[in-house]
Amino acid sequence: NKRLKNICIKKPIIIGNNSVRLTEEEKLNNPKIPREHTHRWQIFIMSPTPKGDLDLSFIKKITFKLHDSYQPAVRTIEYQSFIKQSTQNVPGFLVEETGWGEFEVGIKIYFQDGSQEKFLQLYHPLRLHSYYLILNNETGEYDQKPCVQKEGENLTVDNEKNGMVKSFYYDEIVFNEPYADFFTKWLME
Ligand code: SLL
Repeated sequence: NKRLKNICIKKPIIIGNNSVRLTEEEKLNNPKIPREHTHRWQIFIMSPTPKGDLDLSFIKKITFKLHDSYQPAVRTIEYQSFIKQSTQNVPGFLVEETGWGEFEVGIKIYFQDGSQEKFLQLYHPLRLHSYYLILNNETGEYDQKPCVQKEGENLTVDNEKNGMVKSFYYDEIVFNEPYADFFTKWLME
């Protein structure tokens, strides 16, 4: 089992989260949702092709480290061939939760046995709100302000009526001179 010289494989992925505001009805129907929670959100790594024809099976598991206010804070997701995203199923790894606050999620991607690669560490800032820019007269710079709907006010500039927010990034996992066994088993199309 040797490293393959001069071979470099790139695997595209999407890292993202979406979020919608919890409705009163949803909270009534789910008494387990804590009162202070305002949003339902999902964080995921998924295949970037709409039909999901780029498989992610070279990933063995992914751990998502949530804010310490979540129990348990570390969620381990094994490879499963499909997750539901919008109206379709695509290969991916997904955690769904409810909450009230934004925080940075630590993501560790572990590859299948035989890769002899260390895990890959990424971070994703969980977004629940849209943001707008407002001029700060003291610094002369623009500050980011969340568009939060305040009680009794109509201030909402969220993309959609239910406050749907999507925060997606494209990235590529690069295998430089992968091991031959890992390459033939998991990286070849
Ligand atoms: C902060 N960014 O730095 C915030 C933390 C924490 C989010 C946000 C609920 C957790 C739960 C939740 O949304 N936590 O009730 O299980 O202070």
